[in-house]
Amino acid sequence: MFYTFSNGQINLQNGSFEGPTPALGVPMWQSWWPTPDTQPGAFCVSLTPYDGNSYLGFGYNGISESIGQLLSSPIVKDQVYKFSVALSLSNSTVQFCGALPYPPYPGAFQIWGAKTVGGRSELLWQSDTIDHVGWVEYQGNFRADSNYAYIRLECLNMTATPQPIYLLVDKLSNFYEVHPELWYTSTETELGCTSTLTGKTDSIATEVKIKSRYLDTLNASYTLADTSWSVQLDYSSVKNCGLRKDTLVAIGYFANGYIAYDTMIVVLDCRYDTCARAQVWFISPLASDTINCSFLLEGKTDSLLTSLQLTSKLLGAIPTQLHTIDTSWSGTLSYLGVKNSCNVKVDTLLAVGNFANGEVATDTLVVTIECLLDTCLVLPEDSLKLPLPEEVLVIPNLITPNGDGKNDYFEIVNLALQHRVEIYNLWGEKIYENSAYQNNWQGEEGVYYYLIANDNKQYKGWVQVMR
Ligand SMILES: [Ca+2]
Repeated sequence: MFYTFSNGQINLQNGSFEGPTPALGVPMWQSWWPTPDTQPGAFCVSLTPYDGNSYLGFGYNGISESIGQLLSSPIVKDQVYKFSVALSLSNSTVQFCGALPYPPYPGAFQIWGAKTVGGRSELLWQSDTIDHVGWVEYQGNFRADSNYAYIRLECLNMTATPQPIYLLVDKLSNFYEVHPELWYTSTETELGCTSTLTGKTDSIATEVKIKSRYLDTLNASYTLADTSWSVQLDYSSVKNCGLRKDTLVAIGYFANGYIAYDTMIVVLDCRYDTCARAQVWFISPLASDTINCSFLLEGKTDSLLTSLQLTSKLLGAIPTQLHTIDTSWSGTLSYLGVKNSCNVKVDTLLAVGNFANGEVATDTLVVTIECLLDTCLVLPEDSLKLPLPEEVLVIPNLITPNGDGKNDYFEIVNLALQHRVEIYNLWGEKIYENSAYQNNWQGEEGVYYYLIANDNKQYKGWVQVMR
């Protein structure tokens, strides 16, 4: 991640503090009493310049030395600027050539924004505490709350009680307008149910938010000191997260109105399969539904199953189908052929789901079975219809008209509708006919043919009369 520089750049005049050494004041810079010096050469300072031939020696001895200048263009409110500067404490073995004690006390370098020459309106940047002898280049950035035409450079005592310090400064760069950047420093691409992601901004953000496909937008906590941020991600209530990738977009909001993004794609490895506790449940039928002899049972899980056992009290194990796209499952139940199933009236169904992470979830459903007859036995289609009267005529083939009250007449059982009956002898002669037969023919001993008919149907057969 690198800075991108816009055309906006504030040039400093003589940021390397070049000039005759040693001397009071620095060319191109205005000074205020007490006046800093160009170095090396004064106060026994002999450090080789970091850049060019000379550098700035800043003293603090109860009062800060300071210099400043009018900028090539103003520092713009809320704009972020980046710069660098080399800093060291005095390398003289006797501070101020013996005038003051040694070793040198730690100090800090300050850049102030100013509205007027020599003013100190806003502290724009302050270095870490400088307690080292030898050049170290520092990178810094600042954002001003107002526009400033001037800057003022100053050193600051960093001891608990004010002590003399001598701070060396070289190669203060121009101020470069920065378009802020934001990025992840976390490198994990597989996240557990809960994870912490960290990131950075290259300048001070006012806010960092994280957008996730599955979580509500999260506010990252931001550490101003090192422009870092971190965010806690909690997928534990997200179903099916084990199957998914999440796209995390970090958004940094900066005071100057800039918005910076970084995107990270992570695999959610939540206990292999799910962050939420595994669940299996019935969708159809509902417990309140009455079901028929055959029906489709449907269910769902909240994450992918490795297997599902569906068991019926009446039917035993039911084969099921698992659907991976929508994590649904189904099974066909048929009570056809199960005797007394309708007498039992209810069945208990148990679904046991096995998940990849080892979790097992169950659901039970009690169903009420409604069958057309008193059984779900398979019957021929005709048998399911109510019999019509003429189809169940019971026609005797033997009558014994002897007056004992049994089989005395040619009695046709279930003769509900009006029938015509004709009786023929063995020679084909009609010996009896009645168009509205009343079950009252007896006849002489012998064998006869009969014809029983109504408008729709007729029956032919023979009957023997024994006396
Ligand atoms: Ca220099």
